[in-house]
Amino acid sequence: MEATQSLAPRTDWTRAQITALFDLPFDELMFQAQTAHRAHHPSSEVQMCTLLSIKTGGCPEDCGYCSQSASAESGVKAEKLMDVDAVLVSAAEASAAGSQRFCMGAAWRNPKDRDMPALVQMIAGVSAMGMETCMTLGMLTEEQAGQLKEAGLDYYNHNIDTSPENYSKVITTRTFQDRLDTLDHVRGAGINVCCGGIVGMGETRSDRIGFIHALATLPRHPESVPINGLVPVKGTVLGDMLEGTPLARIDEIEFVRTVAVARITMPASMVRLSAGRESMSDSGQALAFLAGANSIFTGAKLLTTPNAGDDRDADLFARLGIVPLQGEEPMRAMEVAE
Ligand code: SAM
Ligand code: DTB
Ligand code: SF4
Repeated sequence: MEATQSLAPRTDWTRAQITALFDLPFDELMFQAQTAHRAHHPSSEVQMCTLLSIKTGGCPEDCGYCSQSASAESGVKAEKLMDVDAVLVSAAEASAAGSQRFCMGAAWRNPKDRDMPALVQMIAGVSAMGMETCMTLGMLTEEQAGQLKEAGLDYYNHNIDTSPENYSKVITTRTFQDRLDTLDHVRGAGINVCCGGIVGMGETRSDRIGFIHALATLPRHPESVPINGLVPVKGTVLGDMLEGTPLARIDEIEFVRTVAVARITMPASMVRLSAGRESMSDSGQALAFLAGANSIFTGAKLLTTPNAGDDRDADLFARLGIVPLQGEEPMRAMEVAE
């Protein structure tokens, strides 16, 4: 099976084609990833996004990786939804630090209708600062997606997280199909989609193939594809399972292969090197950028876990010659042209 690539986005990828990409010699894989990258994106530019947990902990879902699940014993305390003003203070700081997108995350199975007015005010306030807005609030009804769109939400993050066949081993309180249904509601409302998942959860390569295949064969590719490396948190099912078994953790080369295959199969999407950067080596991150990652989370904290931090990032970017993204994302520009 020859692992050929198309430079135009296509949604008819087969599992065999994706398997063949994963199996390529590393240099060939990186060459194909760079070719796909440069057909759609400027080189050396990386988008800077900032995360804020607007509602932390106490989540009724049982995602095996997550510190915020009520079923985890991670020490993360359940908090209420933040006040709008406090969210806007954080957003202003992120904007001053050069962030281009502000992503607000809530530890909910789904937002309640009574939460919607505050969410709408957060979107309006952040947009007024000139940053793009993103929210990740769990499952949405069609109506809620419509309300967020009307408020001006640019992106909604909702990850499929892993392959369809591995899903029930990681999460039991919802199904893969539930995720697809919310993604449909988000698309239907005209909000840009941010959808990816986590590797390094002890899954097999076949699961990583199934994960990328599910993303690359969605009716339209997500505009943003976050690839998270599991941040193992003590007290969570996966954090405890992987503790002390470093061999079960994904190695950096395999992580970079996953990024490269995402880049090749979804060439016009932004691929975000998301959680997990803190524990990656600088060379591992450099390889991930070479493999086509062109977006990151900045700052010292993700939602509840540490992130690389601005000083380390500034140092790494100076050594790599990386600068913040200058223009518009290719898939959004395409939308305007359509
Ligand atoms: N509750 C909402 C949901 O799950 O859709 C939104 C927030 S949730 C924390 C967003 C995403 O963060 C998850 O889908 C998962 O991909 C990622 N995530 C959570 N905990 C993680 C961890 N320990 N390591 C890596 N990624 C993680
Ligand atoms: C995504 O794919 N990664 C971000 C964002 N979407 C919301 C979250 C990463 C969370 C890492 C674990 C934590 O800090 O709790
Ligand atoms: Fe809740 Fe989201 Fe964490 Fe799952 S990933 S437990 S839905 S906050």
